[in-house]
Amino acid sequence: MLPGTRLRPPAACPLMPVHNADIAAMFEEIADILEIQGENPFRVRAYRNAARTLQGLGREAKSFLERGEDLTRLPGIGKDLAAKIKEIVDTGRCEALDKLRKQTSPGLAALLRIPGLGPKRVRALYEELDIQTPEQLYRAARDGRIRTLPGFGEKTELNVLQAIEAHVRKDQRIKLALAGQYAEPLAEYLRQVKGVKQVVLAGSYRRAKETVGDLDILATAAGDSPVMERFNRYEEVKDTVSRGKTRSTVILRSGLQVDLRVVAPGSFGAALHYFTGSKSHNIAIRRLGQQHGLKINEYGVFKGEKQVAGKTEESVFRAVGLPYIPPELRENQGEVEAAKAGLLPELVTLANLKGDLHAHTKATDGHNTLKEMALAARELGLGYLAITEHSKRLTVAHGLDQKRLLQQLDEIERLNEELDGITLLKGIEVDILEDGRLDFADTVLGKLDLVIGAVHSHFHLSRSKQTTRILKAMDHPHFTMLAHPTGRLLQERDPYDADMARIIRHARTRGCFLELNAHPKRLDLLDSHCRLAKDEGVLVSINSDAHNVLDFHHLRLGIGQARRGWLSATDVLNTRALRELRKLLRQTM
Ligand code: DGT
Ligand code: CA
Ligand code: CA
Repeated sequence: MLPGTRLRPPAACPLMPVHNADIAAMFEEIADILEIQGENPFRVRAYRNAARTLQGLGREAKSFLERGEDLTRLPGIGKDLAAKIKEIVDTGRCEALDKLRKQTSPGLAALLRIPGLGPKRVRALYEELDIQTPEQLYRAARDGRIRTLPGFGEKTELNVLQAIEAHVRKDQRIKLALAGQYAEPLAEYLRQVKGVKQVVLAGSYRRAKETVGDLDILATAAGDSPVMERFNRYEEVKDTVSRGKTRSTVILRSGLQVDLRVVAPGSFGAALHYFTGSKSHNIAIRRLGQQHGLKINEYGVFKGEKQVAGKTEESVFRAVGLPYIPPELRENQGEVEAAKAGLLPELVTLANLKGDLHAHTKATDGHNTLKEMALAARELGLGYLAITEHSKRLTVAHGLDQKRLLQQLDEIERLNEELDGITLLKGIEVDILEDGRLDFADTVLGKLDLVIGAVHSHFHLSRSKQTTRILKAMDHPHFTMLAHPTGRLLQERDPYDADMARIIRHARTRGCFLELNAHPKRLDLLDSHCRLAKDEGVLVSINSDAHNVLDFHHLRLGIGQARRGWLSATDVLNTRALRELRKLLRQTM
């Protein structure tokens, strides 16, 4: 299968419930087309920013409108975009987009998403070779026609070929946060159907995997419940792939596939275990069952013909002599052995977090004021919030210079006098320069509670240079924490090449910390690195990287990732109360 299969918004479908993800996809498409047309980059960026805001919004835009709340208060949403959002929510379509679509071939925007193809090249491909879709591009590259174009060459042709193949592989999965925008309302819809008792999202979604291939929903219902019929009639269903009494598969308009299975209450635990996976975890458990003379499948745990367990997941584990293993650990990465030995970690929960150590305000590329951010964090039950703006090197984010940083520190002190129940900490997200120096003088960094170092440039250094750069930054006397340690952006940018094991060991020697950046696009630390950090005794800080008051919801995703990385509350820096945290922060200084 070739691209084109990417999740796209429907062309026009009145009456469909419109999610933020759908509106965001429409804005992205507008931006794509404008870009191909060579439109003003600011206009293009405005649509992209608005799309990003919508994707990160903890609540549906629709509910803002229903409650009469002003959309222009959201980051990057002006009057014009607010009107477009309303139009899309009300009608399921966007006139401006319809017009643009008429002006361009639909495949062109898809071409733009292939890494290495900018608007100029897309236009050249179109004008010179009449290439309008990823399929046509793939064939042209394979047949050696791309290299004949001025400015393309053999190397570009090979890159295009590889990029399309990689693009296809990645494109069939969607990010966890986006999957949630489709999954949760659908589960809620099913819960409302008559006779339905339980509805659970299983599969990789339940394991909080960073990206999800398809949704697996499990339900129990009374015998006469119309749940299957209602599932097939869900407004967002585009195609029904298969339909049966206990199992159906549909494709939503977004392109996402959903499996629903209705199971008997007595099998619910066994089915939930089976369809939560992962497959290799299931195989390990089934093998263990065989050693106990048991047969385990999605219907239950059986001794001969007799079902001995399977009503609950706990009963399945108990039958093979194990305690309950949380879904996030079920990857056959040692969890079965750990469970056997009684060594499963008690995983960190959202309620364990006492603060957040990475946030931005209006002073740089954030949207809200210091006070608004503080109050929003307090609202979520957090007791401290570190303000960590970008440093001056990051000009695109309007990074702070020394004067503006010092002003902000004064303002934080003033606010701390005024605020109850939350304390703002003075921090910075300082750029790690190419040679490992930091983008601020020691004298300034010394005034702060924490210094988060971040790589925002020169991603393509050699492994040894990149590693040395980061180690050198960590050696800096005021360095506290490494931000988004691998630099990856999910499905967009691979991690930079650096020796993470060495970096983690160095963090231990230096007494500094690693961030688990909970932004939906980052989820960076990777789960395997969390485990490495835990083994080395390096504390991980689960940070929202909030750019507005709604972004604190990212923390939930960060918790999922931390749990996949086997972290307990004790392995996480920001589960500490403020006093204890201050002590730990000072140790690195
Ligand atoms: P995904 O959808 O690619 O993100 O990953 P999953 O883990 O959701 O995989 P999926 O949707 O293919 O299947 C859901 C679960 O069903 C999977 O995690 C384990 C279980 N499962 C599927 N196929 C098999 C199988 O052949 N053997 C066993 N033991 N379990 C399976
Ligand atoms: Ca799945
Ligand atoms: Ca599936």
